[in-house]
Amino acid sequence: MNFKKYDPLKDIMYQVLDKNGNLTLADWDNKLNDMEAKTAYEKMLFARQADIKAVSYQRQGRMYTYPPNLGQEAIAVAAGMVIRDEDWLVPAFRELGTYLAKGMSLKEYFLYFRGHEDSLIFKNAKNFLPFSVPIASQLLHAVGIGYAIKYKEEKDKVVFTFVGDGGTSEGDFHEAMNFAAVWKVPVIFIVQNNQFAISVPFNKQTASVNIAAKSVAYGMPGIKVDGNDIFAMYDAVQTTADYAGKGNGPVLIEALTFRAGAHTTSDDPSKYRTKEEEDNWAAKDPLLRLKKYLQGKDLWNAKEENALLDQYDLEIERQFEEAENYPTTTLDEVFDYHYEELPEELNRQKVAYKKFLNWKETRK
Ligand SMILES: Cc1ncc(C[n+]2csc(CCOP(=O)(O)OP(=O)(O)O)c2C)c(N)n1
Ligand SMILES: [Mg+2]
Repeated sequence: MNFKKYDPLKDIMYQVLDKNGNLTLADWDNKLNDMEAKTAYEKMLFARQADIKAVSYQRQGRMYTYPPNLGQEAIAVAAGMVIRDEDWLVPAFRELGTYLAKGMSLKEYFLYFRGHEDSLIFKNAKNFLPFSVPIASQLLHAVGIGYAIKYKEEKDKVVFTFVGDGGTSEGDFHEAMNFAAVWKVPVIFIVQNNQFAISVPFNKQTASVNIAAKSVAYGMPGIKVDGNDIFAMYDAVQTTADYAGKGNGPVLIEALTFRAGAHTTSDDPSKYRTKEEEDNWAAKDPLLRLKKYLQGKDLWNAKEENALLDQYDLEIERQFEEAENYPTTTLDEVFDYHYEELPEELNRQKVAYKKFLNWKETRK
């Protein structure tokens, strides 16, 4: 992939695999070989199945509000195939495939959406910041980490950070982009342009020709990529990680996709978009197109997929049950770690709350 060939100001999008699973680029030269392409599909399938089941757990009242990843799996899985243990991940909240690659367990993921703060310990993951719900605030943290990497002269380390199309209208996005370029820090900004910020459509988000073009003013390379094409996404992330890791500074990737599900489980997209729009994008689904490619090469079949899904279901259910049976935080823990000695006022609150809980439990 050559940045210059895909000038964002001309709105040229990088694509390797079209919606029918055909290669559109003659010089793609199999940067993911057959086995790797198959693995990529399996990872997307697992992320999708976990996501679908997460929505179902929420609907059963076993989890709180949840933001579905449906339709966006290629972006997170591609980044996950590139990110290494020593790299930093500064997430938004809709990148399940990257979290799994970094070592987060599904149990931790489910715990988060059950409101348990132990979820963010990420026991087996290194260099992974908490999910960021305050939109775009994470981008400044990513730049700070990038600055530290540079200051400490840590070679070949890269920061991966994510934000949505809506997040690019926040001041934090522009401050982060500006300082990242001025300081030449090794940060890859991945914007998941899923066409909506809750109900606000992309055409109301910006008057720019696209999001990648915003890189030009800040003085960093930017590229618009078909975010539903795992091959193009993998190549773009791999190339930019290499570029940033060599000390060349930050890069902006706009990954064009579609939020096929609701914004969160508290939202109903049928109120603000048409069925036709949803159907058009369903035909460009990232799993569907890679499956067509693999089937065309006789590398995939329905039997294999069904057997895998059975196996995935068991694993997802096992991890959900672990999250469900995880001990709840005690009242003492809430107060224990703020001060060496609890101040009088906080102690008063603690005693009063314990009294209240006791009253609630014993009242007739
Ligand atoms: C600073 C801030 N403003 C508003 C919100 C409420 N909010 C949560 S998600 C969201 C839309 C985000 O859209 P986008 O950046 O496109 O990400 P997506 O949800 O599509 O992944 C908003 C406005 C918030 N969490 N933080
Ligand atoms: Mg969005």
